[in-house]
Amino acid sequence: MYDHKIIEKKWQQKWEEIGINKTGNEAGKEKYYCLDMFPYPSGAGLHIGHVESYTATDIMSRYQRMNGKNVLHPQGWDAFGLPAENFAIKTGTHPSVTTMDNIKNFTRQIKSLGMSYDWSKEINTSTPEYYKWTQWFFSLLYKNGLAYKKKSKVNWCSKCQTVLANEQANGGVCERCSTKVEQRDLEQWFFKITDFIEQNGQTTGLLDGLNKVDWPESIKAAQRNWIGKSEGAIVKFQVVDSEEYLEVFTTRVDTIFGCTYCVVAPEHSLIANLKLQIENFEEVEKYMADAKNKTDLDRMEAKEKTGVELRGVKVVNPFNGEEVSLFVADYVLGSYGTGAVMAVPAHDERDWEFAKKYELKIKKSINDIENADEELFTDDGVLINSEEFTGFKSAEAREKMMTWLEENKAGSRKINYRLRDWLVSRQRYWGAPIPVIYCEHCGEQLDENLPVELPTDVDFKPTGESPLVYSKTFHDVKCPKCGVAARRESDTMDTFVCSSWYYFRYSDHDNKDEFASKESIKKWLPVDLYVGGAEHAVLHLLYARFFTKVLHNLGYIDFDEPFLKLRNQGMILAEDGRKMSKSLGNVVNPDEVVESHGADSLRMFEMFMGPLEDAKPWNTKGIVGVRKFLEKIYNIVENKSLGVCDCAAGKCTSAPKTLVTLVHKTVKKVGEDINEFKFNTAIAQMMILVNEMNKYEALPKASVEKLVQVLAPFAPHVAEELWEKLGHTASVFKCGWPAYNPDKIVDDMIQLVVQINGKLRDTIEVAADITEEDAKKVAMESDVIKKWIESKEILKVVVVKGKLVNIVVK
Ligand code: ANZ
Ligand code: ZN
Repeated sequence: MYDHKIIEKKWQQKWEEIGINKTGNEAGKEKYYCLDMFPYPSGAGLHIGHVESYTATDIMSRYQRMNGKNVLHPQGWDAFGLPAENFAIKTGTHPSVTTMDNIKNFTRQIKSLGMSYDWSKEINTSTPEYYKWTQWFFSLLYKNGLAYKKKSKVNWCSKCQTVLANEQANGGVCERCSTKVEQRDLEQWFFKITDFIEQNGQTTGLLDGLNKVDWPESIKAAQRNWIGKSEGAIVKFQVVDSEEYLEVFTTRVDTIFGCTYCVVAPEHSLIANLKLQIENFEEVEKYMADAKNKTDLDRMEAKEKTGVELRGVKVVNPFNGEEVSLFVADYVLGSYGTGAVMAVPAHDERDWEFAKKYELKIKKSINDIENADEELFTDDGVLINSEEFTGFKSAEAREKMMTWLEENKAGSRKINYRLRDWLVSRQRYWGAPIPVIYCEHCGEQLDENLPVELPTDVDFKPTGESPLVYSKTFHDVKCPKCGVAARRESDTMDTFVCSSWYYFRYSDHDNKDEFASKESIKKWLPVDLYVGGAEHAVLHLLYARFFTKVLHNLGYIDFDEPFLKLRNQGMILAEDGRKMSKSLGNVVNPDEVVESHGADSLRMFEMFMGPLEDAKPWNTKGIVGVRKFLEKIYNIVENKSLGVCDCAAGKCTSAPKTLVTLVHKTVKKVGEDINEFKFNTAIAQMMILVNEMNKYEALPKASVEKLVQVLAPFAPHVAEELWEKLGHTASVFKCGWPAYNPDKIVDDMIQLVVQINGKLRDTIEVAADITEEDAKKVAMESDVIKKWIESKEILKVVVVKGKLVNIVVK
């Protein structure tokens, strides 16, 4: 009887004893680095979604090992972060205690699923042994001008009491607690990710690099979109009666003859410079103050555009010398382009709304014949009212006009990006301290005495300042340069810094002198397969690529993309089709399923639910079905009479040839499906084979062995048990991936389709190599067909060899 509890425990122990999951290290073998996005060890424990992606990488790792590769398949903990700290605020339990407890629980759960990680390479980002190197990366960036401090407008979450990176404030709300994000002016640390958007020296940029990796198109698109490249021009408008110029960024210089006014963002420096000229400065100032409290998102999405004219100020359009008025309006953002726009209400929607509201002039400069009468036309077209440029198509006109700008020193070509530098400082405790010391005499100094350890004498209560501010031991420090008492930086690093380089660490996890040796990096990286959730499209996946590019650029490594192949798992929904959540009480706990149906059934079921990348609902009946399937295989091995015959030589005595063909087909298909990440269809194929096998009392042993071997990556415990029952002493994972014989895959028999006047009337099983003559004969002699053609005149008979016979009758 199939008792999963006994079998699973038995083999987990055995595997540990014989060290079967140890990283491969045999000379002459190819390497395969198979990586999961490492989890944050939350108090909720392992989620059913973790099981999905970990099973996928486990299947792949086991499959690659069976195919003779040296496999690195590690696991670790992204252990810094807010939840542990928030828990500490509530309960007083130190985050390190909570984190270790959670890690223990996660480890137990993952082990109970039979995942073949090499646990000897485990890493934990919250240990000084690890974050020493996170801090080293900070120094590396700092020394190379890629880390800098700047006062800037930042996203602030009032609930988490910390700043957020743009990537963590997507949609204007805090990624963690969904509180609406506020704007604050604060001194913060940034990493210069923008230096790597395009080719940098020999290093491919974040944009072009996407062309050389095998990633889902949707993730690539999300990254391109986030980087937001737009090609346009800067145009200089001279301010009348002043030395000042207003510089605007536009992607539509072809519309410039339709510019009827210009707009600056409320934070634009020109406003202060023109104070004396602006007649209504008080009104303007008030408007600026109001805008301060709004986030960029509020401003972009505002239903009604607002603004104030800078009375007394005019600016000159360099193309036609026309003087237009200047407004301040918050629909123009201070942080994008030049913080100023030339407004073309006839061809830009936002300008059009603004112009309608304030009754400003609307002047057409682009005409599309079909849309001649419409007031707002935003597409490219043909230029009108544009002097020497009239008659040109938009694209052509842009080229000519940009050249004109350059020749007349009235502007230049300009590429803008939406991506900003990465804000990495956090006013929180549970993160890696930033290794910087401030000295009254020497200023900002790197602390190269790493690790800078997190102190324990802190109060976790959030105050808006880092809890480290109030630690006495932490600040008991001397300036590394002059030796005078100095003060440490008390912000910590965004946890995304820790996860930007962890995939290097696994290759050499206990190196005390380097983040990883050149040798081990050469041996294992880049990562061959990376699996995780699509929610990391623009955060972790962009940052990790940036770190890799920095290392490449500085000569540490010889590749510039960390993850060659990326796949995302889809979300597993609750049985009711909704998202699993504690509050809805519809969460499936993997522990309970392992207990009731077994880890193998859980693994198989999650792979069988549908394509890995799809969202799919949990189904209790489904797991029962998968469990029954495993029982069937178990019974085949236990109860059938397994004959040893010379199947390979084509002399199979214990089963018909069709079964042997199906076995070979299954071996081929499962292997191909694993490579293509189509685990559900691989399992479906195994099911077809098992049903076929169950039609016979006796089976060739070699066929059953092949079935057990292809099952092994999916349901490792039961496969191992059956392999042993079949008389093997070595682990099934040491016996290689079964071979298939291509000759055997060709079907011996086919279903011959017989049609009358093109309509299907019968199917007849015949030998695959039947001649046209014989096919015709068989078809005409079929009783069914005879009835159909009885008294009809046969005009002709068409035979498609190996497929069909069509009888044409009158
Ligand atoms: C004139 C114009 C005419 C524009 C027209 C568009 C259509 P992307 O593609 O996102 O780069 N713009 C420039 N800086 C801005 C800022 N700081 N805040 C708000 N809007 C700004 O968009 C570029 C266009 O967005 C620019 O081209 C500018 O409006 C506006 F028929 O210039 B355009
Ligand atoms: Zn000093």
